[in-house]
Amino acid sequence: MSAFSELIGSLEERGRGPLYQKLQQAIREAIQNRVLTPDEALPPERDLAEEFAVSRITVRKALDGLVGEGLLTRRQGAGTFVAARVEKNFAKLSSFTEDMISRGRTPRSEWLKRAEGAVTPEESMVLGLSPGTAVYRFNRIRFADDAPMALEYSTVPGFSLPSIEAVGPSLYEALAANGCRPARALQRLRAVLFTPEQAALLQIKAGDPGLLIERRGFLGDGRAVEFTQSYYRGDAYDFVAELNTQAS
Ligand code: 16G
Repeated sequence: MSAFSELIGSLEERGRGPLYQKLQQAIREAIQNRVLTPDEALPPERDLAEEFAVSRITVRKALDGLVGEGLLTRRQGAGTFVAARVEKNFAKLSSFTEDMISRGRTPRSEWLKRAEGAVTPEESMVLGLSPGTAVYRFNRIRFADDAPMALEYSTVPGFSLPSIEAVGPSLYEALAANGCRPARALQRLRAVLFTPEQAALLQIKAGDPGLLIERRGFLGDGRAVEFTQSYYRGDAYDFVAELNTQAS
């Protein structure tokens, strides 16, 4: 075996299934286990094809999928690299915890607030709750390893959790345990400049650019179950989405 297959292992050991998926899985695991690290270059497609005895079409298909997942990035004329900035799929209903683990990063949060209260007029509008309904609010700084990545302000209706203590490191895990993980969501994205307070929490400069994503999550039965405002550092994130021409 030559260098790259020594890193990611051979495809024969991966059992059945299409070759491109086996190659994809091997590279995905190597990124998750930090065998391949951010900014590391992959060998040219031609070399990969030769090394794994597969066609270039297979290699291209495998890499395309990983670029779509945000794990790899292509640079014009330079090749394919392990993504360094977090490339987040804008159209995927994943959690921060899942996003970071899939990239071999360790998610961590610092609580800014964890409170129970009555819905505000704005929350009652976005969550479709009647005035006076109980909600939980969770405000957090979200870290990847030791780097602060985002500020998140979440409100969920009282019925979605058994208690405020139910939320540990992951809000979605707690909602899922109660059968209330969002099944569908609407998102809105907007550019922001960080205020001095927000910038201090994220260890950046006041006025640095960021992205605000508002997510409204719904259960299968249509009830709103989450309203979250996520402020992402502009220097740490790229948002990617796959588009196609199919009529909707
Ligand atoms: C993501 C979601 C956010 C959700 C959070 C849960 C976006 C834009 N936002 O940050 O709506 O509340 O994940 O993450 O993706 P957790 O389960 O790790 O707490």
